[in-house]
Amino acid sequence: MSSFHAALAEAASRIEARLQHEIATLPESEVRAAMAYAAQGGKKLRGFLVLESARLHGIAPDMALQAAAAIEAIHAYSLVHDDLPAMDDDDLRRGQPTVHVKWDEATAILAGDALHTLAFGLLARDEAAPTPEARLDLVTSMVRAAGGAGMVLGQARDIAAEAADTPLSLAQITELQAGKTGALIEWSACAGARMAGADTSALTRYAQALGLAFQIADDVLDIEGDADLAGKRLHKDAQANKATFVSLLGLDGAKARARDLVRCARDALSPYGSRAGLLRDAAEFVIARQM
Ligand code: GRG
Repeated sequence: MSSFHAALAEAASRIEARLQHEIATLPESEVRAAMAYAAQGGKKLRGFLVLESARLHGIAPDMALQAAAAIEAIHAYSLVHDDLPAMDDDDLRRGQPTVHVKWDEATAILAGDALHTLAFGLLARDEAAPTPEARLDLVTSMVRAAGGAGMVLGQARDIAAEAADTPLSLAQITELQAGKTGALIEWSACAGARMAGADTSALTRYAQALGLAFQIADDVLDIEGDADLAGKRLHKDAQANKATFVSLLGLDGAKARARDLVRCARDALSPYGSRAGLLRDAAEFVIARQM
């Protein structure tokens, strides 16, 4: 796994540099400063999935970097908005004060909005994909993944569940998380195949299992994690009396389910043979991570 950690760290620094370069082209403002702050740090796992998926399909690394920066801009926006008082009301993210705490709510909303549009600007450029058809596919699939049929829908269902009288069932939580967390992960893993105009089915199966394992690991981390390593407040689910994979399956059951999903994710990569080693490592990483 040490070569995986080195590859992830190297990818993270290239993706962040690309994203910061793009943000720096905007006129100087408090919103620009907040965008740059929100884009800093984190694992950049989604961007890493884009780069690996692109490598498997023979896409040039510089081209793939554009889409990797775009998905990390969308992810950063989602975290800034998720942390707002109207949503999760968090004061700590990636070990630092959240954007609305460091600036104010209006700046955090606007920085999230601008990261969101910046992502689509990156994907719409000629350099984002080899053909106009592939570029359009990247954009429209991102609309589905990030919007009202994907991440936003999952987030809305999560918020509604907090106010509901009855806790969600396992099937409902699984569906909710497929939108809230899974949709961006799926987009990332399929992006390289989309750029190449190739079949996305194996990577879709990989990403669906990976996304669910990622969310189960997040629920486990909320209970067992170290807040300093995680860089965010923990035990929020229990405090909110929220139904999670852990509350429904138990801690051991949730961990066993996550391990099964990692096995499924790894198996789904069989068409790519040994070339998909780093994606297999990424699946192991999501359930072993401390942050
Ligand atoms: C505001 C529309 C909207 C959606 C928010 C991302 C999200 C949806 C909510 C975040 C809440 C949360 C903790 C979800 C669990 C999974 C998750 C997205 C964790 C954070 O992602 P990581 O671990 O973070 O990849 P880093 O900091 O490494 O980028």
